[in-house]
Amino acid sequence: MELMPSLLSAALLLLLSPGTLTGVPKMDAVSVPIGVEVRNLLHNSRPLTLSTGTVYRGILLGALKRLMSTNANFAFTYTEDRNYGPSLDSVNGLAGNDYDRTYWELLVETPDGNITRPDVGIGCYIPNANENIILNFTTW
Ligand code: B12
Repeated sequence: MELMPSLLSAALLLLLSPGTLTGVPKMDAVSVPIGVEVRNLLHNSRPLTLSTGTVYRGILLGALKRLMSTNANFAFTYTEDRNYGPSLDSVNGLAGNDYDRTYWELLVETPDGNITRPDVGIGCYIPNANENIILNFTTW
């Protein structure tokens, strides 16, 4: 039977592939380390500084989801805006609201300490290595 060796090697490959029959999930190759800082000067809270990362050219939303799944001190929620995509609604149980005119602002601090306010949200922003992403609870 000529078919047998190729069938056998296919079965072996399947067994050796991560996440198939072994039950081990395939890990993303996270290559862009970033910091995430939760800042809330409105309530005089101490900033919370955490570390996570993205895959090459990955979006911030992916990094925040990764952080939430690996760190019990960080949780966030978002909703999908029909035009602009994901909008960050709450961080660690605190949500902005129209009555108080509060929201979670997205800021980016580069390694040289320069802070900018990106003109896109968490679904579009692509972090660079060693940036500190600041989730800043503030008013508008
Ligand atoms: C007012 C406004 C805000 C207010 C909304 C307050 C409120 N409840 O009204 C505040 C200050 C909260 C805000 C925040 C942000 N905004 Co804004 N915002 C605007 C603005 C000037 C008008 C929106 C509006 O009222 N439209 C009219 C109403 C009737 O339509 P609407 O669909 O109901 O509007 C809602 C959405 O626009 C939503 N919204 C507002 N900004 C953003 C940003 C994102 C990423 C999402 C998903 C939704 C969203 O809030 C509005 C009210 O509910 C627009 C620019 C413009 N001239 O359109 C920018 C604009 C939409 N915002 C923008 C950005 C980038 C942001 C921030 C990410 C800025 C930051 N770095 O923090 C944050 C969002 C952070 C987060 N938590 O996800 C960009 C989006 C571009 C893009 N493709 O992603 C715009 C186009 C301005 C720009 N820079 O060009 N924003």
